[in-house]
Amino acid sequence: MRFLYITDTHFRGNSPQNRMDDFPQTLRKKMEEVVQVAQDLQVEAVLHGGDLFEIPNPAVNVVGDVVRFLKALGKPFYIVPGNHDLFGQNPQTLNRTMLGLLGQVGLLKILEPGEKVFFKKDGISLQLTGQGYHFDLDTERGREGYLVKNKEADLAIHIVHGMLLDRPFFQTVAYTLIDDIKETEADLTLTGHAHLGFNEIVVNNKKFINPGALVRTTVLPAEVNRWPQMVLIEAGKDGITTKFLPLKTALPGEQVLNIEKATEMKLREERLARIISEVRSSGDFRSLKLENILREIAQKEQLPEEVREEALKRIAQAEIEMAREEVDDVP
Ligand SMILES: [Mn+2]
Repeated sequence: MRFLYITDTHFRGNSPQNRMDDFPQTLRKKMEEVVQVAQDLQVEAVLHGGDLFEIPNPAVNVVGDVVRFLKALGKPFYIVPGNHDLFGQNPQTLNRTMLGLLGQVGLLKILEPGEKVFFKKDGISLQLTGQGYHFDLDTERGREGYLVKNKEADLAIHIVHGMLLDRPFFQTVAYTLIDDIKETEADLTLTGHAHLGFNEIVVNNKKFINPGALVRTTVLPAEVNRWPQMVLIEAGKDGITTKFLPLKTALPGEQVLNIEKATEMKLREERLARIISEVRSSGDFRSLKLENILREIAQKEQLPEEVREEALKRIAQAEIEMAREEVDDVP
């Protein structure tokens, strides 16, 4: 039984600042390749690790690109929502997003937390589960989102849109280490969110893999040198094996990313780092992200949970309102 896994496609209607190509056109070609490979290899389904779209309410033509891809694919497509797919990075806004809409009309299947989808073939049963992004996913209270318990099939695959890393990262970003979730019963854990990805890691006979984003949007050297890829998953009597399939339609990083801008970016990043360190020394905050600041204030002031939840809800609501105003601004 085979599956194809891709993640972080970030569909959008224009080219990111650092790209020199026609980004939407490049992505269309990549998705044609995904369709071709999925059909040639006769996979049961295509799996997506989240951040299907760059923003929760993309324009109609951008949604059209995704619908055309799904129709051409003609196979089940399972996904977990990424932070970019949601308003205010809040899962409760899903039914107001374009990803939510595609799920509601049945063009794709959004994996709900705790929901199990079963596949059976050649005497093997496999369960598929997923966990979309939420604020606490990469904190201790969110850890269970990474963990599969009570496996009800021979094999289990779990998809998570979270910052799963094999080694510690700098402190401004919340992350989870593979070591923290090695008790999972999933034979294979697939992640996205961290665009650089990592090779397959095996701990306790369990596999963890992140192929990296299907698109490159920053000019970090590691990103310029990275080749977009999919993961071919084979599940059989001997367990699960994975294999990276580099995209044939992708071009070398130097041809699509504006590297000259990299130097300029580096200077800007250094300036930003200085500002952040100044803010930190005065306010004692580890991050400039609104949601993270909120979490730290809540912790420091020991605010009741309802207050924090309400604040998160209002941030999401404000983003929805802002998005509406942007649309109304268009003549
Ligand atoms: Mn992403």
